[in-house]
Amino acid sequence: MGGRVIDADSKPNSPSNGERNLVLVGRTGNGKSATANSILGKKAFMSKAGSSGVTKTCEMQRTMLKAGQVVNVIDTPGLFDSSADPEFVSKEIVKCIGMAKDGIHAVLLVFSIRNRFSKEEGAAIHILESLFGKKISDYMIVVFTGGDELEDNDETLEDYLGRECPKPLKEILQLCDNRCVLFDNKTKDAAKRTEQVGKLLSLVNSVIAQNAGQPYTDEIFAELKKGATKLRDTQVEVDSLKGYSKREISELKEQMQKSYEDQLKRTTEMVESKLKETTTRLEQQLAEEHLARLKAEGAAQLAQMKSNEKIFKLREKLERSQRETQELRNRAPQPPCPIL
Ligand SMILES: Nc1nc2c(ncn2[C@@H]2O[C@H](COP(=O)(O)OP(=O)(O)OP(=O)(O)O)[C@@H](O)[C@H]2O)c(=O)[nH]1
Ligand SMILES: [Mg+2]
Repeated sequence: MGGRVIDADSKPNSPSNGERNLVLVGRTGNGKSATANSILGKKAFMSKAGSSGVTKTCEMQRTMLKAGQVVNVIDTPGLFDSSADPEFVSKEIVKCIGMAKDGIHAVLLVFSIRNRFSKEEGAAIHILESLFGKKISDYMIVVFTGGDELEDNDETLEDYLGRECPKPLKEILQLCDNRCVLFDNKTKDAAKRTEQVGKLLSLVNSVIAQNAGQPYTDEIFAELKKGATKLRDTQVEVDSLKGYSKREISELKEQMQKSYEDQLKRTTEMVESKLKETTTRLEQQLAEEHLARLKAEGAAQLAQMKSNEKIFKLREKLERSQRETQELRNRAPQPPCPIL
């Protein structure tokens, strides 16, 4: 299946006209790979139904837009699923950062209108913020997949959000300045495909403009980039060395590769410890919220019981006084018979 050229209203030589790195994240099965394929215009990533994750590791594919702009699309596994192992997740995050060398132009948070919004999806945003800082939300765009199902029900995205928007999802949309787009990844209608990808790419353009053309980067990006550049430069240097045997050169190269891998390992460990810290904090927060809710419910129940008890006592008192009145009436002397 061939690639496709998309018009994204971009002007040649505009500051935002360089390569764009888009990363898709979201729960397993939400349609990240299907959306990535829609953006690329080809079946580059495996996308299928299944209870366990289909995408096993981060992968990057690219396409070229009409204006000659290159879009790099990074597909990821379900990194924020509660079943994901922190060691695996950290390795994947570092791998993903390594792929988006110059930074990330937009993070696409993929939700599905076919699956109910889950607590862990609500928590994912806090994990992202904690790993990458609050400014990551300036780069986020929400993608809802399953547009075909909404259409079958004669609904628009606004209708759906009007009836099915839990508080954490509302907060995510607010954080993203309501940047959201609906995708029907099943459609065969070429015009519809072009339109939805065009809408997404114009949102990407507005994110780039808002961030003054600067993709998202941080110290992890900087460290990894520095390490990779050093490795490349020293490899070139070693290749040009004269007077060394083949074995010596290969040993030198091995040493450099090892020092680069050590650096990767350290970075991964750092990400892992940050990730663990965040998940523990979030779990504690959730447990505290749960406890507070239980306490509030308990207090409400107690108040209800107390008022039930009061009503019961009042009723008893009333019945007793009614009985006593009746007894008094019964005991009272009867009026004499009227004399005829
Ligand atoms: N009806 C409908 N199905 C969709 C749409 N997008 C994705 N799907 C289906 O949803 C299922 C999961 O899609 P994937 O693209 O594999 O999901 P994923 O998020 O990449 O999943 P993992 O790789 O397991 O994390 C597949 O059966 C897709 O065909 C859509 O817009 N409409
Ligand atoms: Mg996938």
